[in-house]
Amino acid sequence: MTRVVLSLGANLGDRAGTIRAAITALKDDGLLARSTLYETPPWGPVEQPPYLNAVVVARGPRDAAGWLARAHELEQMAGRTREVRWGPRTLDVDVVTVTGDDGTPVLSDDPRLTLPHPRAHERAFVLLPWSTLEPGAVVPGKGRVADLLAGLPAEEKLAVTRWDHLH
Ligand code: A4P
Ligand code: MG
Repeated sequence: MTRVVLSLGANLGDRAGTIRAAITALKDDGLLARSTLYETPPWGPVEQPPYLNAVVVARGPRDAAGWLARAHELEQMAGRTREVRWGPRTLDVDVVTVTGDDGTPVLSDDPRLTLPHPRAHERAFVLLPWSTLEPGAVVPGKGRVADLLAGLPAEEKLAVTRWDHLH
């Protein structure tokens, strides 16, 4: 059994409906915890609409490749088409970390599945929702989620706003 942290993001179509449907589907995959939804400004070089983001934790019999395959299935369910890298999408599911039951993190520099996710530790839209679920969690090689979040610029953290209670 492995424990996985997944980051979900959507910025096209019914963003909340898409993310909620993916989270519901993950109940069959040992869903342990889910954050609320956060609205976040787009990160990266492409101009695009704001995202909704969420983080989930699950535990199940999949290995790391199995979690990536599941992430891609959820993207397909949401009608995801891959066009521009870092561009707008109905649903993006990234594998942030995978950990064995003995606490050993899966590490990989394979471009098809890099673990931990190479940008998660510097993204407020991943760290903030994740910190509400597991503040003591660690990004292997980078540090504790709470500490990584504390190290980000204040304006990046303030830009990640709770969305659920407004809608
Ligand atoms: N891949 C390698 N490692 C991983 C991993 N740990 N998890 C490979 C998921 N996929 C991984 O991804 C490209 C390739 O990365 C895949 O074939 C997979 O095998 P993709 O989803 O096809 O393309 P992408 O998402 O455009 O590229 P990438 O590099 O995953 O982009 P990011 O880093 O996910 O950025 N702004 C906000 N506010 N919120 C967001 O959620 N997301 C992005 C996408 C940009 N800006 C954003 C957000
Ligand atoms: Mg992606």
